[in-house]
Amino acid sequence: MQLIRSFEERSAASFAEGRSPGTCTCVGQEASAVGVVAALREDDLILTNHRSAGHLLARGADPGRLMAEVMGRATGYCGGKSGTLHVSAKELGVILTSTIVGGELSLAPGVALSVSMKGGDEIVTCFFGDGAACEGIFHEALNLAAVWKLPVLFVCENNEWQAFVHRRETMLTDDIASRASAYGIEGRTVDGNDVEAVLAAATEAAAKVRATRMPFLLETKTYRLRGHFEPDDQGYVDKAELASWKARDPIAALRASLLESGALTAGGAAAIERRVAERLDAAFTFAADSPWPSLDELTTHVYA
Ligand SMILES: Cc1ncc(C[n+]2csc(CCOP(=O)(O)OP(=O)(O)O)c2C)c(N)n1
Ligand SMILES: [Mg+2]
Repeated sequence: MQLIRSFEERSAASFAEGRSPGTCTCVGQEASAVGVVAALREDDLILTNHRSAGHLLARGADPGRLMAEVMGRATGYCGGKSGTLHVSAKELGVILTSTIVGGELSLAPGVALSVSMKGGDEIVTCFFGDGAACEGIFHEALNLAAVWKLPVLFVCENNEWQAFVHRRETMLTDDIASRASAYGIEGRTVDGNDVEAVLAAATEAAAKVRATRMPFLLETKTYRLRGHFEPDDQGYVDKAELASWKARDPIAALRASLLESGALTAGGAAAIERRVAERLDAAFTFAADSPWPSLDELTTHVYA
């Protein structure tokens, strides 16, 4: 979680200094990413949305190659062609980052169908936002996955915001998980800022999907602590709302509870931060020093 937080904050700072393009950070949502991804098997597949750095890093992505991709360098996960918003990493089973809101929902049933046709017991996890859950494709994807009995763990990261629109303006209910029953499948809401709660809920949900080959809708309630993208001064955000969620920062909460239980010492916590900082120093240097793709790469991996 600390690696994700620091990666995103450095990425935002690097953009502010003109050294890399802007990104959509997942600051504040680290517990959701880590809790869900930790519940998956290594051969399970992942599709995600524009806030994907957390999912990729939780899956074990190399922060150097990830930053290189953001910077458009040849050493990036997609050779520098995807940038931040379309990263895929086949070796990590991360099939897609979709920046078309709901694009990941439209493709996840197809990926799960291919798993089913091959007879495997992998499951497909599809991360999407509360905004995507208000699109028509949400209905189509969940309905089709239910009717065709496809092993998809749908994970809605409900972070209250849909770009610059609050979810109160686009939905009359608080929960998205309750929509699962409309498709005849199971759903559950969990505190998305409590990594242990997310891990427990996702472990149970993933086991159900694996055993029954039926989809499941897990909703993690969380909050986007930075702007929709960089730069974004969050001038449209209610100050009290932001403050109340800052007080529920998932990393600070975990650190406090581990310190209190004695599982972590202050020195241990500092060591984690130091290790993360060293790793990211090396990663950002690697990315910035990496070459641009060569000109003869211009028309490879694209349709013409
Ligand atoms: C089909 C489509 N419509 C609109 C946009 C512009 N857009 C990008 S992100 C976003 C908000 C998405 O909200 P949500 O699904 O809740 O994800 P979050 O950004 O909160 O993680 C919008 C409207 C887009 N990229 N794709
Ligand atoms: Mg949202």
